[in-house]
Amino acid sequence: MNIPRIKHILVAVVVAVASTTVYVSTPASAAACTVPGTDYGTVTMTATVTTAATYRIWTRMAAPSSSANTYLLEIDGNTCFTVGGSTVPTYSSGSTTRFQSGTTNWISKTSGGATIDTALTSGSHTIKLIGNAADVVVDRVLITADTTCVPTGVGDNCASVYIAADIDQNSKVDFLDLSRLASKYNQSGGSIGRSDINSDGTVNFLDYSVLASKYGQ
Ligand SMILES: [Ca+2]
Ligand SMILES: [Ca+2]
Repeated sequence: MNIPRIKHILVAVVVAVASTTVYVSTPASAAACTVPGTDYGTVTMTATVTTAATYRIWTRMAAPSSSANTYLLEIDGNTCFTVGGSTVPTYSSGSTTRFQSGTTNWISKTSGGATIDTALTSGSHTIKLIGNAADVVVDRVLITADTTCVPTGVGDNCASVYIAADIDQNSKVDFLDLSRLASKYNQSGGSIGRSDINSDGTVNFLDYSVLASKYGQ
């Protein structure tokens, strides 16, 4: 069994949270990033944004040495960033604590020094992390439209987590959410989106009950 070098991926997208921990060792298929000859681990995930904007992508990462300190970040199969470089902190050999508590492990630059900003349309996007060096550790990727926020610690200061009943993700459960739910009532299928609060595939009284229980929060 291959041991993936990129691991403990936790994705936090500010406008729509996709949170998961995945362990993948399958090489990526051919795409915009040139896949390394050696499989250092690849993780593919989907991020959904509700607003078209320029998003800054931050990565919480650590390097084993100054000669292995990058990974490849591919967006929608057509954009590739080499993330990291000399600014990535190195962790001590054998150490189980790879991340420091402050902001130093948060990287938003390519190895060439460019800030990783990318325009995303509203909807789902495929984010692929491709290892290109041994033992580089990636802990979290943050995609934020707030380019003024600098993540610290695990980055929650730049991420908003919305409760399921807040369908329009404006941090309040109110008439606007009820109105969205009503517009999808008795529907099922791909277009119901977040109106299916309990994720059972249909918008019905069960979703209304959850919304009612959170109303005003
Ligand atoms: Ca709301
Ligand atoms: Ca439902």
